[in-house]
Amino acid sequence: MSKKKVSLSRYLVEQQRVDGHIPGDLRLLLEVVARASKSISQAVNKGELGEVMGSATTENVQGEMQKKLDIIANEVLIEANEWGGHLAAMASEEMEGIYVVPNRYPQGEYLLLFDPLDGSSNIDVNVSIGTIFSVLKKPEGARGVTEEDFFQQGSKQVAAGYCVFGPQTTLVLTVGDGVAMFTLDREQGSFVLTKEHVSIPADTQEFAINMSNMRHWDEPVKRYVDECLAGKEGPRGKDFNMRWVASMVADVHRILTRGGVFLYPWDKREPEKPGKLRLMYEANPMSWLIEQAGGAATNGRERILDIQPTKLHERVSVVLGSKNEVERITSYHTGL
Ligand code: AHM
Ligand code: MG
Repeated sequence: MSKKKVSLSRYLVEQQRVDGHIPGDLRLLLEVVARASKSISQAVNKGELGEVMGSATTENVQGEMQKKLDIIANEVLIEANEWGGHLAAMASEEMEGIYVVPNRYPQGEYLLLFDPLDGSSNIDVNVSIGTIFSVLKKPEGARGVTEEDFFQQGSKQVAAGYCVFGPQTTLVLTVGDGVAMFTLDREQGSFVLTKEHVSIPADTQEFAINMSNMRHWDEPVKRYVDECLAGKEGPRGKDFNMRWVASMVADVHRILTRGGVFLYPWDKREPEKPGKLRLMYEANPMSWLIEQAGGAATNGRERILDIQPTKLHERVSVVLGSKNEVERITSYHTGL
């Protein structure tokens, strides 16, 4: 691809035309998701001026208090995507069941999952948040669409990405051909390709975990973090830095930019829950991006993309980022 300014539209057209990676319908779908992300970005940017801050009076399916912006972002994504004819149904962190495209619109072949606004606890404090999305193909021959159609391993995703709303708005995307980043040019109103073939270094000296949960962790996670904290004098023989934004999009964006490892592990507070983060619209898209950039992602024992989902809002333990570090943490769990 030339060094000229390449818009997201052109990148997608070239992925379709030259590289044959994506069918036309998927290209349109991704354009629509990008357009919706722009609207969400605008709402986020307005902050107090747009009367979009603070909590709504409702809880989502996970029993979490919804923020006004969670609801707005969810509506923006649905309204933008329902009429285009490329989707059969959508699923979201903010909706209990799936949203089937209404009969008045044509039905497409794709399924879209999203966390409309990840990192909600950071909305009111003006810290980076983002939209995460994952695209699956409806199973062949399926008549209509059901929730079960969504229960596909992450390895079946046909596109995945996120849009981080920080000092810049950046859309990060994979269609299985590496990871590309697009920065929103606010004057032009378009996403411009700013990084291609993103690659995560295999080694790192930076880890991300909510340390306040330390006393609840399982032994392998405690061992790993203890060894990092021991620094040069410890078994790792080097000092480690720690970062935790508490928005997965921002933490993953940092890792895609300069390496690192992110953990949100199972812990003893709620032993029956496999973790905090959701498999289908948080862990799967992020894991695919990380793998496409040369990193790794496991639940401590197995590759996240191989997990067979059985519930729409299923949770999972997450260890992702620089390959050697993820392999080390995984080996502490499996003993291999
Ligand atoms: P959310 O989808 O309700 O915003 O929750 C997910 C977020 C992640 O973005 C982040 O990694 C994690 O929750 C932070 O959790 P904690 O508040 O325990 O630090
Ligand atoms: Mg989330």
